[in-house]
Parts: sequence; C-alpha cells; structure tokens
Amino acid sequence: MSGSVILVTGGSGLVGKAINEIVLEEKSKGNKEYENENWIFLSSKDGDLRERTATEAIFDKHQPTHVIHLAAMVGGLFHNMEHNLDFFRENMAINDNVLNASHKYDVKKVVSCLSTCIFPDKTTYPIDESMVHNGPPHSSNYGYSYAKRMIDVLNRGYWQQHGRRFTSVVPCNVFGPHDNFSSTAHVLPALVRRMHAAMQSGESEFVVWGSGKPLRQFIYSRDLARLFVWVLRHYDSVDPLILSVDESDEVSISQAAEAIAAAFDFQGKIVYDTTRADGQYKKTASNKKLRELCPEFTFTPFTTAVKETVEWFKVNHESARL
Ligand code: NAP
Ligand code: GFB
Repeated sequence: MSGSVILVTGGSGLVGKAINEIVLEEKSKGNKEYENENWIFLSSKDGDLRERTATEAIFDKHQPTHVIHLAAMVGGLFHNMEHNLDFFRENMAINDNVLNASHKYDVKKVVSCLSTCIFPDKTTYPIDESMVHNGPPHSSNYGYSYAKRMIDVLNRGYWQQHGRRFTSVVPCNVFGPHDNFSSTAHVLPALVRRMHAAMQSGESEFVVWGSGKPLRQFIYSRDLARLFVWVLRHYDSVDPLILSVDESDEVSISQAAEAIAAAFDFQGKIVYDTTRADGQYKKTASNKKLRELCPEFTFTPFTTAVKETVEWFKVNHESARL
C-alpha cells in the first residue's frame, strides 16, 4: 500500500509492539509490500483517546489513510471484575472517538479489536463470528464486553450510512513479550511474573489462582501481529474475523501453568487457590473462517511461544510493565 500512512492506536502495548517488530523485520528484509508505507505507533503520551479533541488532533497531525485500532483499557479477569464500569465507559469513549475521527478524516480502512471473551456466556461451541450479540456476556467482564460489541455496531453504522470500510478482528487470549505483567494482568503474564519471583526467592511451592480447570486458546502476539497486517491489506468485509489458534490447541490453566514452570525449570510444587475466581470456564472459538482465508498460515507452537516470552521476561523484567 505504497504511500499509505498507517496509524496504530495502542501501539505501545502487547499487540502494538508485536506489530511494530514485524513491520521493522519485514522492512529490513526489503519486503516490497511495506515499501513507502509510513507506520505510526501511538501511546497514550501522544494523546488521551478518551478525549475527542485530543483524538482529532492526532488525526489532524498524521492524516492517516489506514488505522489499526488497538487502544483500550485492557486487563485480566480480576481487574475486570473490580472495574466493569470503568472498562465500559473508557472503552466506549475511546472507540467512538477513534471511529468518528476516522470518518471525519476520511480514513480508507480501520481494523479494530474485539475479543473472544465478549461472546455470550450461554452459548453453543465452537463460537463463531455470527454469535457476537446472541446473549449477555459473562458477568465478570460485562463492561469490557459490551463496549467491545459496540465497535461492531459502530462499524455497521459507518458502513450503512457512509460506506466506510471499518471492520474488526476477534483475537483469543494474547500473550508475548512487552505484555502487561502487572497486578492487572491476564493469566499468562501474571504467572510469568509470579513464577520469576518464586524462582528468585527459591520458593518450593507456586500458587495458581482458581481451580486450574478453565480452558483457554492462547495466541502468540507475533502470530497475531502477522495476521493483523494480513487483515489490513486483504480482508474487506465489515463482519468481524476471529483470529485464534485451533480448537485443538485449547489448554487448561493448569497446562498453561505447567508450561511456564517448565520454561523456568521450576522444580517445586504447583498448588491451586480455589478461593479465587475461575471466570469463564471456556470460550472455545472456531478459526474456520480464518483458515479458509489464510490456509497457509502457521501458528507458533504454544510451548515455543511460552519459552520465548519467559526468556524475554528474564532479560527485560526490570523495564517491563510490572
Ligand atoms: P495493552 O498491552 O494493555 O496496551 C493498551 C494500549 O492502549 C497501550 O498502547 C496504551 O497506551 C493504549 N491506551 C490505553 N488507554 C489509552 C487512552 N486513553 N488513550 C490512548 N491510548 C490508550 O493491550 P493489548 O493486550 O496490546 O491489547 C490491544 C488490543 O487487543 C485491545 O483492543 C484489546 O482489547 C485487544 N485484545 C487483547 C487481548 C489480550 O489477551 N491481551 C485479547 C483479545 C483482544 P500506554 O502504553 O501509553 O498506556
Ligand atoms: O487471562 P485471565 O485473567 O482472564 O485468566 P480470562 C483468568 C483465569 O486464569 C482464571 C486463572 O481461571 C484465573 O483463576 N489464574 C490463575 C489467574 N492464576 C492467575 C493469575 O495470577 N492472574 C490471573 N489474571 N488469572 C479475560 C477477560 O478473561 O480475557 C478480559 O476478563 C480479556 O476482558 C481477556 O478479554 C482476553 O481469560 O478469564
């Protein structure tokens, strides 16, 4: 897309950093697809996207032709449970401002981000793209879920009323380098941070919260980044597209904890604190539509991705988001 200006909101986060790395790698390899493309990765320091004037100032400054919209208030189960109102209001404001500015500044295409955790809690499996609005989400994260669902509503409105090509992708749980490893984190980065500390202090026992029984599909941030770039270039439907590993790649929280323990070579005992919530038991999503569109795509094996993330954390933990 020579001459394009691609604005990535949330460009300093887990997914944004992965896209940045992929773009730099492809440009350094001389990949012609990236020739004369200007990629701009934003953080909140560039402007608070909850504010309409700050949002429009960013669009006025950069005049983007394309937008990958990642910026959001994001967090794991426990952070969602305690802040559903904030998750709803902040994400509603960010999403309305970014899509309105994209329309106002005549952006050719926007790819926004939903999540497989926003689907109805009572559902049949596997979940597919047609089910986004088929019932209430899980109670633990209704704020985030409803705000994300409104992206799809806005996209359909901008298409019907203005012919705008605004679409969305639906990743499963994402992990990798540059993640948020703090107390508001998702399970994998939280376990990485806590396991690293346990190794440092020579603990013989490691506590995983909940029963360890819930099931999750985890996608490596670098794989998601590649898929995001493909969607930006080649996917032209307004309908959301699930970007997830296969149903057969689904693992339990216990298996995920074991993989992290193996990556750290932790020899102690893993125990479970069942006084902590489990959240959704499963949210198994089908990637059938993606597989039909990108039959050649290969995902990084889960244990390989965990090992790379753990190695990154060991080297960068002092500058990581803790
Ligand atoms: P993240 O690491 O928490 O990064 C969030 C990004 O949004 C950061 O760049 C942050 O900027 C920016 N941001 C937050 N509030 C902002 C505001 N008010 N104004 C401007 N920028 C703001 O999140 P992530 O995991 O990369 O998630 C990226 C997208 O993927 C989100 O839309 C999320 O909903 C979606 N998603 C994530 C997962 C997952 O498991 N992580 C799963 C499915 C979907 P600062 O760095 O300056 O704070
Ligand atoms: O990634 P996570 O926090 O959120 O995973 P969800 C929660 C599961 O991991 C629960 C267990 O079963 C927890 O009991 N777990 C075990 C832990 N140890 C820990 C730990 O130290 N920290 C955390 N956080 N969990 C989120 C949604 O659901 O999925 C968000 O709430 C978001 O909105 C995200 O969309 C992708 O996968 O349950």
